[in-house]
Amino acid sequence: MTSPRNPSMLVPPFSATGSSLRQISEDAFYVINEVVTKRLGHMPILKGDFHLLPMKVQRFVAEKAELMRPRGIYICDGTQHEADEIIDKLVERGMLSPLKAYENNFICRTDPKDVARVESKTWMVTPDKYQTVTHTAEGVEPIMGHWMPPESFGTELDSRFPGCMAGRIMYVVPFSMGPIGGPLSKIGIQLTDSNYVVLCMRIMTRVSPAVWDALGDHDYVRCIHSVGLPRPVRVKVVNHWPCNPERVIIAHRPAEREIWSFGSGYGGNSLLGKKCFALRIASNIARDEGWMAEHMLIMGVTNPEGHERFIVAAFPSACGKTNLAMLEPTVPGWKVRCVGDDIAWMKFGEDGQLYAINPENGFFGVAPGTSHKTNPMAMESFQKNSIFTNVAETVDGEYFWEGLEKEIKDPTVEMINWLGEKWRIGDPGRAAHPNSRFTAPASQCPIIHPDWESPHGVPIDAIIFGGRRPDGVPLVFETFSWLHGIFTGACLKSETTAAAEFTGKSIMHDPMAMRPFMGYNFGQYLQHWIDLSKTPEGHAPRKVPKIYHVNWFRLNKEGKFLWPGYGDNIRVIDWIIRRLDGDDSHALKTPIGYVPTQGSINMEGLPPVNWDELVSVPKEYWQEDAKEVRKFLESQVGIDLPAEIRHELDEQEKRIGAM
Ligand code: TSX
Ligand code: MN
Repeated sequence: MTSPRNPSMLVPPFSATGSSLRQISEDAFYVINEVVTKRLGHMPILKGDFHLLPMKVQRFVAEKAELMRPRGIYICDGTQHEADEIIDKLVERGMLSPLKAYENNFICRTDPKDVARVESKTWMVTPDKYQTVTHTAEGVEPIMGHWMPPESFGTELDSRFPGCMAGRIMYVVPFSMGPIGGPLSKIGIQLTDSNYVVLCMRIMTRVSPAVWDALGDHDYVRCIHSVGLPRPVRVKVVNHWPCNPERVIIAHRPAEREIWSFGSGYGGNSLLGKKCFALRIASNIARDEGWMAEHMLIMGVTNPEGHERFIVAAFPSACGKTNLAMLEPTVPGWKVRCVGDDIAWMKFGEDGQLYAINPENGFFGVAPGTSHKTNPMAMESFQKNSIFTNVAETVDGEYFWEGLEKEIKDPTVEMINWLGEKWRIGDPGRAAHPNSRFTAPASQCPIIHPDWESPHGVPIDAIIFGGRRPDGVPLVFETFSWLHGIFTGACLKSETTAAAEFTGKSIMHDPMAMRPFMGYNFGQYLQHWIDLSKTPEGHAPRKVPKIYHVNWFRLNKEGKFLWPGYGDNIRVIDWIIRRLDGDDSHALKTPIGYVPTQGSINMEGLPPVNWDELVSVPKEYWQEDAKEVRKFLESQVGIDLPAEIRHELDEQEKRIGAM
């Protein structure tokens, strides 16, 4: 066999073709190593020791460095010292500025063209289309999952990635989703040319050299990210925020456990550990390995007797998931502690109990609407060591956004709004972008659960689905069974402010709150949920959580909210927990599930609530809903809909018909 160090082998892997997906063979790998060494003059290792990285990582880094041709490679260690260095540089350049009113808080404005996730440019790449999307009816576009064939993917990559990091530094970010080395945790390595991404990844994930040790023989998710603007830059860079909005692509190769993101620096598109890895790729890994990756908060709720239960909850966006995760109960004696506010990875243990971990390390929350009134615990979480993106800054060095008007020290204070313009409360336009964010370490949440980093997770007893449903849907109902619960989750809908070209609102389907994050065929995903309830041979019987649906947003005829919401939601959770504890005297059977009887929810200290309107299940509304849901499942999921769920649909329709 030819010695892998034979210089003659240097040529073939480096013929300067632009094939982005070309892989380097194991044999050639040592050669790569040599080449990286040889090329130090052109591609210096600016920090870290390349040769101390695990071999398979060296190969990955070398391969992608060859492709993207950065001016240097920087291997991150996740330390505060490292963050400080990067921050100093960014502050000097004007991309980041300190918020003087706090300790180690920074603000950053993006290019106004790069402010949100771009669903239309987010793809799953699988050889077979139906691995990604369902068999929808003739002419019906699937709403879940966006498929790109591998051939087009290769072409798309090749027109973007070769040389895309020219003149920039390529950061190598080793990170763990979940506590490092934990049995439910997974490792990722992100390559990025955005220092903002490096700083945020350090808050949102666990970035540490300990990841290299934990890697061992495990697989890891390869995350490749570029802002897509090689130097010299020929366009005007706005706000020192390089990006390439016209050329954005966020593509996932689930089989290869690989994510390619180009052209955007914005969180959801660039912090690849979050939606891309922890939901889209992880849902694929979870299916293969028999667990679940869900868009759910995790909370511990302790009752006045001191007994704690853990609950997960899935809500579409704009329903207040982060607020619920950090709830401050209004009923004395109750305590809520936060385990996670966005993503849950769950697995049945050997004891048959479902356990959940929060794979994240921080909160990437929507800023507008967050205040001491709506979420004091989130406010406490970002008083230091946090990064604010696209919010306003007062001349006193404080953050500001819509929702803080009543809490600001000086309501006439001059500010710079998210567009960089002088702005005061009452001026036209906005202070903060509606999708502006805080990025804060979860450890700084005053009510973070002491077990939030438990590698084995916390035991889950209830799953809550919810949506913003102005009419017809009661405050809370308990589903009849695991299958009926899955059906209810599959039919999840929520009111959204529709796209800018429409005025007014519409109720949109967001199955399992996973519509933008589905990593594979939704019918197969439902089948996976069904299969998980089945006990494998020779194991302790699986105890499936009870499944609930809540609606904090029902309106009366005058258009006023029927339920006070926020801290008073503990009253609903109290009812749920008593149901878990076996209290079955306080529920009324309806065609959609069990609703609370009058008096079974603690209303002490509340202003009068119209109970009948709050929990009613109107026949006409649900008849219409049954038709709509049937049409949705038949046109969207078609033959991929598991028979068990079709059966639930039929049964629910029958029950409603017999009302
Ligand atoms: O987060 C919300 N929750 C969950 C809290 C734990 N929000 C905000 C949603 C946008 C992110 C809510 N908004 C909730 C709620 O339970 N309920 C409502 C609707 C509502 C708004 C205001 C009032 C009552 C209900 N009342 C007054 O303002 C006095
Ligand atoms: Mn989310």
